[in-house]
Amino acid sequence: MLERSRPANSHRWMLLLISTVSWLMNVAYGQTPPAVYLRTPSAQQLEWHRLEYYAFVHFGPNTFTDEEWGRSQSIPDVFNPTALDTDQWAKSFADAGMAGMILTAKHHDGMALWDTNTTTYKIGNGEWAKDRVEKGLNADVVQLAAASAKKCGIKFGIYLSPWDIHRDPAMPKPNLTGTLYDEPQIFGDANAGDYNELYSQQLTELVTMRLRDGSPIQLSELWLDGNSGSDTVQTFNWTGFRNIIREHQPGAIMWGHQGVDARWVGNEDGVTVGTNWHTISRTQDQPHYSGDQLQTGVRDGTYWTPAEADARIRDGWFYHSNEKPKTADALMSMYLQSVGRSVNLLLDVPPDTTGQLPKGDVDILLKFKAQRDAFLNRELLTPGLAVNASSIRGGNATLYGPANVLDGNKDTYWAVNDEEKAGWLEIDLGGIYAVDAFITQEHIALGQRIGGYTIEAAVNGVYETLVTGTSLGYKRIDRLDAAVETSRIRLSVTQANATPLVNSFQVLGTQKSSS
Ligand code: FUL
Repeated sequence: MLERSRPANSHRWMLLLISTVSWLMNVAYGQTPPAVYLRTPSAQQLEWHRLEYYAFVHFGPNTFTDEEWGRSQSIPDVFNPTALDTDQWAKSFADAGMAGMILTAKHHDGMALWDTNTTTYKIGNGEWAKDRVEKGLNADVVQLAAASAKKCGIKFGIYLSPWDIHRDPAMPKPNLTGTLYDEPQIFGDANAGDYNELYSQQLTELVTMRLRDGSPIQLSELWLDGNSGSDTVQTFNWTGFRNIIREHQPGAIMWGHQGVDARWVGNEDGVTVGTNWHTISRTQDQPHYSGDQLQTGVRDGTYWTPAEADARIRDGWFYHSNEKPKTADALMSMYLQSVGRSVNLLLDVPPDTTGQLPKGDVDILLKFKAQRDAFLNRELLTPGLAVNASSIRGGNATLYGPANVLDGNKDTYWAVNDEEKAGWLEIDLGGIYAVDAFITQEHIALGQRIGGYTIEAAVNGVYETLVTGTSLGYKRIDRLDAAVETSRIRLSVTQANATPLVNSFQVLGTQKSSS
């Protein structure tokens, strides 16, 4: 008897041991957050992701010469806005729900819009500016725009073109020969002089600029364009530029073709493809990725360098009287293919020769905002709604439960145990709804992990798959072609390279009946 009971006893002990260990692991999981996964966004990158949509402002000599790439042939007198009003820019952008604006302080032509000491080729030497100064008015357009942004509560950023036609000997400028603006042609590794030094000085002036009242200007982003239209080879000191930005504007994002803080999306249409990773594996000093590679990014890449989609409300970046703004529908479609695919949208809205945004363009921005709001403000999920999940990390529903996806808190998330790479959560809507879109956010503060997800709706008691996605990231907006009537929704993470973390989930639609 005794002999025979031994195996049973040891089996029982083994079971007890296993359940104790798994209980202890559960308790541990329930207390400790998941470890970070590979690369994570810096604090300023995380804040930048949350800006989502903001304006680009291309303004300068090209506005007045009806060009896109002026050849640096005009003297600063060309810059002559008849009714400059940077408050109108900032107020229009704020009204349109844009988080900020980025102004071309210097485009490829090299003419500076701020009162720089680095070149004579600046609007400050033109009649318009001299006249304003005589009247006691500010003629520094960068400073004026920064003040307006602050006044209207939006962010302010600067575009400073690395390629500088004004200093590039491959770009002849006969109109300027012998004038005050005939400056040393130092652009290019093979030419005398150090262009990186000049560019660094310009950058330093801009990142240390103050408003007229002496208060510092906080920059959200520095846009260091990667484009060049000449054969002159110039090796840029990207690390040096980054250090200048870090020292004086630690909260700013340095945008470049591939970094350091944000990358080009690979096209100028304001869109990206379905799969878009926030990471890549090259720096600015390495060979350029192709447009397609930039759209997708690199899964589990070496650097957190998320994409930003730059696009135009009109055909050109600068104002041209013969062009018209896009429709609100076109902007909505662009928005869903950029912000809706985890990529920030930088939409260019150029001032005209008066120095104001054309009324028609502002009207479109507002119409687009109304359309966006009408679409987004149909949230069906409210905090407190019951959410079931396949499992909860450590069984600790308070810290890691699925209800966290509804709490509106950007720091909380639903998590499962470390060894689980998939899972689902299910929500009973409490009535029949016509559902047509979903907004899902991964908790990227701890890294980008999810590579597959589905969204299903119960139709006549059976789940139908409505969305099959790949990379999730900061935010996904999945819009259906047609609404589906349902009372129950399931979000499943089907693939992840580390235990998945979902920060928020929302269903958009309209009520049909309550149960
Ligand atoms: C490009 C430039 O060449 C265009 O003129 C424009 O500024 C666009 C945003 O970037 O590289």
